Amino acid sequence: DRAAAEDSYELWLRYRPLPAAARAGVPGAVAVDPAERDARVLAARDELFRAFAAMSGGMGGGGEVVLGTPATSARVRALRLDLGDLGDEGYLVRRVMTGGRPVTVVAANGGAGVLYGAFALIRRLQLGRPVEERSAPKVRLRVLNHWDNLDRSVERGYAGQSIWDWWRLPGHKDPRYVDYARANASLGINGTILNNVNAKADSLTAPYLAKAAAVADVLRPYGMKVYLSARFSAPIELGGLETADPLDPSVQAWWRAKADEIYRVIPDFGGFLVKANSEGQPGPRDYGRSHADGANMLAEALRPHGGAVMWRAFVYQETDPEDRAKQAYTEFKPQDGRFAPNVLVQVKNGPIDFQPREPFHPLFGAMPRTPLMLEFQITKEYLGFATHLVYLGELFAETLRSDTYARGPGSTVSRVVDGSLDGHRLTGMAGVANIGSDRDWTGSTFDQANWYAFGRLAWDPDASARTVAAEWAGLTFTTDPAFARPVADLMMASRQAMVDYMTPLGLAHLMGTGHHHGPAPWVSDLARPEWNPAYYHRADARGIGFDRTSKGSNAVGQYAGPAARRFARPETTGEDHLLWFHHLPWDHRMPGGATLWETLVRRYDRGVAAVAGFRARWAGLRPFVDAERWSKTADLLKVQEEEARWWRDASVAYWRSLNGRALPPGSPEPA
Ligand code: GCW
Repeated sequence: DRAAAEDSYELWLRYRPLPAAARAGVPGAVAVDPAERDARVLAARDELFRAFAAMSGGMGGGGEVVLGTPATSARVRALRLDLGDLGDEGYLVRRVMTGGRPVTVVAANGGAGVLYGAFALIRRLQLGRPVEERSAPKVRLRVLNHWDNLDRSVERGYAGQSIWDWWRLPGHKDPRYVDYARANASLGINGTILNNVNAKADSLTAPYLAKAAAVADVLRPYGMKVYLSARFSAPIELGGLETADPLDPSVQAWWRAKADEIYRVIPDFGGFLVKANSEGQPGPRDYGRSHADGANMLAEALRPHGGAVMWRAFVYQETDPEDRAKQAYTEFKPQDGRFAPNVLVQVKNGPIDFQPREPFHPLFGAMPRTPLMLEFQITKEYLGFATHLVYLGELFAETLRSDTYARGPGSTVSRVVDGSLDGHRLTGMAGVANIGSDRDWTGSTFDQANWYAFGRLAWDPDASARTVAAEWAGLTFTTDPAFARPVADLMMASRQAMVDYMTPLGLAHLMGTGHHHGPAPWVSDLARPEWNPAYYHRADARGIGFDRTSKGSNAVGQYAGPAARRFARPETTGEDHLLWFHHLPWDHRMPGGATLWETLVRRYDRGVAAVAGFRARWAGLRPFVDAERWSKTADLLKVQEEEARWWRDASVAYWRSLNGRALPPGSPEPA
């Protein structure tokens, strides 16, 4: 039915009548200065109207909301609020008395802050919390990366086609773009890269720029800037030049002219995201130039307009015999200090590729003179697609709180990313979007939580994943603690469950070739060695794991002292990253006394049992959820349990084919 479909479409912006006692507290009036022209403030006003009308059921008596900036609103100015530490995008929500009446004020230094404050006020009312809040983002560029192709297919997308309807743009702007912008603005996401990093030069042609400009027009009132992935060889493909060498003056001139053209149609264009010399993409190395040469050439073209370059560090070469986990560091670290001021180097959370669990990328902390942007994958390429319930807030938070020790204890990844460790003002966090044309946007209700968690952690990288989970569950379903608490527990446990049934104890990259769904640890005959699961697990009759100590690839040597020392010995590495850093005999004794083999099998069993537990728990939560969202989630959990067994049974059978061992006592035989 219609209401149920709306429930899944509306994400966490489900504005529903509050419990009777709370309705009277919903403001009944919203005031902006009559001369207000900032589209973001007007969007904030409209959002408040919409939310208040729905939440109060027409009964709102909680006074007036006044919103604006001291610069444009006389009423806000008169309050003489201290907004000093809030920057361009922070906000203050405060209850004050004016003229003897209580007023809720949403104030900020700029329109974006007013908009974010309005969403914060709505969120607090929905959650039944006191409305006052003061907050500013710790990270400046909080962006989604769409791996969306111009034919509307989405690389690693599991939620339908691209939402960007390139064919009908710019003539028709799908109203859905507005809802996309509202959802992002509610989290503080302030930019989006529209097209795949595996970019086609076409996206930089005039017709496509007109389409991107139309999208930018829709997103602008919500504080979002549009960026594009740029194909490095575009001067050849579009410009007819013979080279894309970044030191060639004709190439530089081509990019300058292209940037000027873009800014004529998108005056607030954010800049370029670039995947260069990675997985077959063209780049400066094709001409014997460095990554810095390539990035700086684009940065120079964007600089007069205020744009930025996000240059990815996701590089590895099949011809390079070095451990894949080491290659990005080897290539980028020596270039620290060579990048132009408007370049950020964008680094994935771990050194391989969005695995269920990886240690933090060794570049964090290792390039103090370069702003490092953190790239997470919100779409679950290696994590069960949109079928498995895996809450990524915990994965994100685990990376962010990891200590790089770059400047002594407390040098967490979050402090590298928010710029506080090395004093950078230009900072960023990117999430590879999981959004598509599916009615529920992300392919499943719980995948909406991963978009939500990315946005909240990009705003505050030190936020608690559990708090974010509980908040999301409250907004998306119900704030009833009998629901929100068990759901937050389930979400928090879901990431470790997936690690356990897919790649326990620090194993990685054992998924099926190409599509990356399901187990294939036995594959060892792919042409590129580092695409083979066998490259990663290195298992044989005697043992398993990748020796990355000084006796092996010495990837541990890329980490700062205390982190390197911790990863150098199995005893101090801990079980999460054990087989990532160590090759160990099957009989290796684990801290509890069990052997590695027994522990490994028990982890698979534990993962399967956890998913069975999630199903049982979800069954008990049926009274709290509408039928459509409840049953889709229940269906997917059933598939997840089947696939968890598949992972366990196939993986354990394969390891046994190598080591010839029996199952440890108590471990169930495969069905
Ligand atoms: O995770 C891998 C994916 C590729 C992706 C690449 C990248 C966009 O398998 O599909 O390409 O990483 O991040 O560039």
